[in-house]
Amino acid sequence: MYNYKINVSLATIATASVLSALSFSAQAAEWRGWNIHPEGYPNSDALESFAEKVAERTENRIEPRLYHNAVLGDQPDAIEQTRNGALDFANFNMGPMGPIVKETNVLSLPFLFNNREHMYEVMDGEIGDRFAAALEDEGLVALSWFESGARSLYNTERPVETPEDVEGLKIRVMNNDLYVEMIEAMGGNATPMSYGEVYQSLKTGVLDGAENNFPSFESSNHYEVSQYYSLTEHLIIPECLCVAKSTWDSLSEEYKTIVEEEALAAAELQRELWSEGSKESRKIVEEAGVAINEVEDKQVFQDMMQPLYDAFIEENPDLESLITDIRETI
Ligand code: GTR
Repeated sequence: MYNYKINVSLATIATASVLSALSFSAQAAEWRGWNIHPEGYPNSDALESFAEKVAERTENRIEPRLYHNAVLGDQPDAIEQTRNGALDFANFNMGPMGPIVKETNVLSLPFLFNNREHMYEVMDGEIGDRFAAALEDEGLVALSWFESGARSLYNTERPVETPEDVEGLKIRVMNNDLYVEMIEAMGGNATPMSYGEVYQSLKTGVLDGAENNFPSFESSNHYEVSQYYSLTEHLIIPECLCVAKSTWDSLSEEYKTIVEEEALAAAELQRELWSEGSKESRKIVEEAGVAINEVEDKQVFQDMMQPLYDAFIEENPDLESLITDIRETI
């Protein structure tokens, strides 16, 4: 005999499970995450922890998956991919961001910050929010700020003590015209190039040098092909943990809170790991025979940057007050 009741309840169960499978698949999202650094780098560990915690707290409805070593593209390309939602999250340096988000170019002005504490104070406060708003207008939600130490010059030829020592050196810079102007103001020849090409170029003499912090100098193995590291400390550039705006907008309020909290926790962890990691990297390169020198008179380098500031302000008069606000943040 036809049992209407049983059939109805079977149908209900079937519909319910189809619905729950559908809603699960609609909610479970694999997030593609870009990272330029190798595993074990302070930023990589912090991003891994972000990915794990987000997966755990969303019961795997969000599954962030990290791709290290820039395998998904070089940094300018990855910025574009995140803006258009092909990538979901990434750790970006504000250097290559400048050509896309004009305001962030301020962060690439040499000797802008006095030290890392100054940078934290600025980025963790209201000024950091202003940069985040500018990024959001271009499709990137900056949830927290990572540190990237201070960048110094290194090369294959000689220690840099004065600007005369930079003269004629072919120096790799990140993709941003400001850095070309910066190196040229010091008397060197700047070559914008993606990070992944630098090792080979130093090795074959296409480049004489580059500039970066200790962890990157070490983890990229540039120290194997570049013997002189000179503490010019000309750039202190913050980095973001950014989520694609389209990805962010698709989240419920509850998930937004989780992702944001974990991004902040990741930044805290990254900063701790950075302090240790920097010392460790410095030790490794020193032990490998790299000659590290202090630069006695940094002021002379700093003074050479005045024309660059003047030109920048002339081109971007609306950003002058931002520079002043940063300088006045103590
Ligand atoms: C590193 C930074 C990377 C990348 C690299 C470079 O310090 O963390 O995002 O910008 O420098 O020089 O290209």
